[in-house]
Amino acid sequence: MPAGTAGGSGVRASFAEKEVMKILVVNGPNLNLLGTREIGIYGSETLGSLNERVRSKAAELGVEVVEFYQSNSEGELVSRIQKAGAEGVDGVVLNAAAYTHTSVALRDALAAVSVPFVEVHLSNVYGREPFRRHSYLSDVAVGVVAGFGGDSYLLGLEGLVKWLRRKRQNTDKPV
Ligand code: CA2
Repeated sequence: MPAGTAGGSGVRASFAEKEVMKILVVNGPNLNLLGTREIGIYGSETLGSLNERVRSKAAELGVEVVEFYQSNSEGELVSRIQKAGAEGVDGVVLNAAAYTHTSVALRDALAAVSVPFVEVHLSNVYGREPFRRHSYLSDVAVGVVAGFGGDSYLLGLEGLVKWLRRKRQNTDKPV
């Protein structure tokens, strides 16, 4: 039997045998406007084009993006996160936009479902107005990537997938 293969009793299925990892990408308010306004801050790439780049990166990493979700509504974002917990999403790439700095409700939803997530930002929030330096989400996130434009999403996805794989390997150890 090859190494890492599930065998006799007391050995759980190896990570290699599990289903493809499912990733949800969530974007908050106004990010639907990407590439059309405030190009000096957020760049000229549209959300559609960024989503395609994320999809290619996911394919390269061997994971599946189950949905690219964007909403301008805090309640809708909370509901989408709750649903992610119920549908077996493995990890979330999240740009909560302005709700990063204001939303206890979103933080509570993320903490309640305990789906690992990476917080991403296009801009370097630490080099902008002081109110952008506080996040309600970052201390419960696996990590934070900010300031690399759309590449923040790709870097965040890669970091999240590596984190999830490490965690899977550790939980797969024979008992
Ligand atoms: O840098 C980021 O990704 C932000 O999450 C973007 C948010 C901002 O409130 C955060 O502090 C940092 C704003 C998103 C607004 O997106 C627009 C895109 C194009 C045109 C206008 C707004």
